Amino acid sequence: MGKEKVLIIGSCGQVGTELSEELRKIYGNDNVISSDIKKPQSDFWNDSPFEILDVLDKKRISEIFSKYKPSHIYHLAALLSATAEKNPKLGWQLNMDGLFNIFDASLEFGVKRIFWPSSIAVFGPTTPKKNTPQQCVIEPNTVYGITKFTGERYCEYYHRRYGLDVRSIRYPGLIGYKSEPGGGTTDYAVEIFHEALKNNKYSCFLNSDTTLPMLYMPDAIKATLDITHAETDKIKTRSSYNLAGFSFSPELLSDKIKNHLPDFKISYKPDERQKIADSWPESIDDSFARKDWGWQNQFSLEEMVSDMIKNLKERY
Ligand code: AKB
Repeated sequence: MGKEKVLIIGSCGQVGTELSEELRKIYGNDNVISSDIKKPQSDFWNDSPFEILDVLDKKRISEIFSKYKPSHIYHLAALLSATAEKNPKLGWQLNMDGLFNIFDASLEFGVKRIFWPSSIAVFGPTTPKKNTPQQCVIEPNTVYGITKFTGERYCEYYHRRYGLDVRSIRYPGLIGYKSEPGGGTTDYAVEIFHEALKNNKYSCFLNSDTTLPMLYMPDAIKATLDITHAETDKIKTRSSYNLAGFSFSPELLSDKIKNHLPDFKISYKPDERQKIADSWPESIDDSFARKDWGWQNQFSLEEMVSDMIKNLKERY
């Protein structure tokens, strides 16, 4: 991959951790710079350059961009849906000012390409719930959704006005065993596996029938790399692409888990996250991504459940 240097911002989160691992395989450890507001203890973060970075600190962004001259940026730092509802002002500031800071530094330092994730949270209660189209009514009613939708508009604007090559997908809920989710509404779909294997039971913070779109992490990483590496003429949507794997409710997921752990028991105690989940779609039409840059998921719901249990069993 030539002289490319990749900078990951927010690299220690759920996506960043797994993405860092894959990017090191492609570009080599020395060419993948990880950064986050804190450096975790794990040795993994000592195997390639690491910088402490707060995306609200423009001076520090300049220092890091001028030190490494990155060609590619993965800007993942954000406050997710549940956390942003607890601190709406910070949600706006971190998600929007952080994005502008990275866009502006990218223009100044001639960054070739940026990946920035949006989310199914852009959709709101007035959006069609089933098979939600790429283009439809979009009226998010959470701070996180509002910032992701605004961010999408700015991705398109910076591309049209300044030629910045930003690419984006609307992540559904992401499930993986290598890293922990951090403050989202779909986090239950990861917690449930840990609790099933540790305690054979789980108290779910969403109702039994709350169906949401989800994706297994290897597919999410594949989509992220596929869109970032796609030929420029294949990227026709410059806001953000719908993306999906499968949809399930807590009840359906617990049934699938019971196929492996027959004594597993689930109970339901919905909290404030239920309202957020109720405003989101049940399933997503991702045909634009499939047609434009060849998106294809590999894992079905059943395959994801087997793989999660197999890998987490080794840990517990
Ligand atoms: C969340 O639940 O906030 C995230 C998301 C769907 O973007 N996982």
